[in-house]
Amino acid sequence: MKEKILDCLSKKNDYLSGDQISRHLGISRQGLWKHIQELKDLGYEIVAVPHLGYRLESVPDRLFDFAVAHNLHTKFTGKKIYYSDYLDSTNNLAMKLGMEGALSGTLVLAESQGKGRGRLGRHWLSPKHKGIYLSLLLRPRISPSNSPLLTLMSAVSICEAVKEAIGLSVQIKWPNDVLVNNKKLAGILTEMSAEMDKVNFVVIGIGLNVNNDRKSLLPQATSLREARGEELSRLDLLQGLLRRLEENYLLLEEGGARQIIDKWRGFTLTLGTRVRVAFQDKYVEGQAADIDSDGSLVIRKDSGLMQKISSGDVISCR
Ligand code: BT5
Repeated sequence: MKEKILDCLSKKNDYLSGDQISRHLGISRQGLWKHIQELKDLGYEIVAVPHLGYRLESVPDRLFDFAVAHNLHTKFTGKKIYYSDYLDSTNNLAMKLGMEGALSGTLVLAESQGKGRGRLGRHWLSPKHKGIYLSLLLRPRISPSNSPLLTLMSAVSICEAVKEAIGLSVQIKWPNDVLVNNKKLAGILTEMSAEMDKVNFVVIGIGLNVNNDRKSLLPQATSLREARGEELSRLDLLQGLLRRLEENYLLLEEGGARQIIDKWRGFTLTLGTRVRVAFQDKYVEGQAADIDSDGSLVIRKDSGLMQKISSGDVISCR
């Protein structure tokens, strides 16, 4: 109901009578008043004037489920949203929901995380109301060996959404870092439940620093606020990101892996550079030659031999 009330109020830049809204929504005036109070308590500035009605003055930058769903216009992404002020990790909840049979497109959002996870048990700093912390549950029809493509597709979606929202060009460091001026802006943690040749579900976890100031960032990290010099609407950015994720995911599902990889090539810093990649307690050094059709990094070693790596850390680029 809150989403519908916001829809009414945001369509008109003027007062709307309580009578009109309640008739339109099929609820009592008393019921409407109660919902309006709840919205005000959540930070929505709604002015009520006798004989004129209600007017929406401002919306808070909170990622409430109903606010994210409002005007989202996606086919399946975010049709079901689990929103929390705090979670240990959005990926933990999304994995649990996946096990319980939740639908593809289910979205988990938190305003802060206590145990936000990176890869290999690393921590993701998730200060309250500063960043976007999301996990998207998907049920793709791809083989487990092609799952790195989902990380690539997510990185591309972040780059496109940031470009679209604020015109800023950001870069990808294989496999899961999004950088601005060589500092980390966003990270992706893709987890899945799979059998030998079948993916049951995938959870794409994305952490994106938006309004963090220097104090709430690691030295090697940055935020959109730092890059732009001003605060941004996390809500607008999140909606744009969800649309991009859906579009690129559908492209992937429809056999467009090549197109995703081509887009990825356009954003990456990694290809063509000399890299040292840590994976499975080993290092491989050489030229980052290409991305394979399954999303793996292909390295040309000094011996001339090519080696494919499906996941790892690029620890130095010269
Ligand atoms: C990642 O891991 O970059 C994946 C991060 C995914 C986080 C999201 S938040 C929503 C969802 N729920 C979760 O629990 N997780 C996902 P990795 O490549 O392992 O990088 C981790 C490293 O990034 C850390 O060891 C730090 O050095 C650095 N780091 C931690 N917090 C950061 C932040 N907020 N911004 C930039 N860098 C950060």
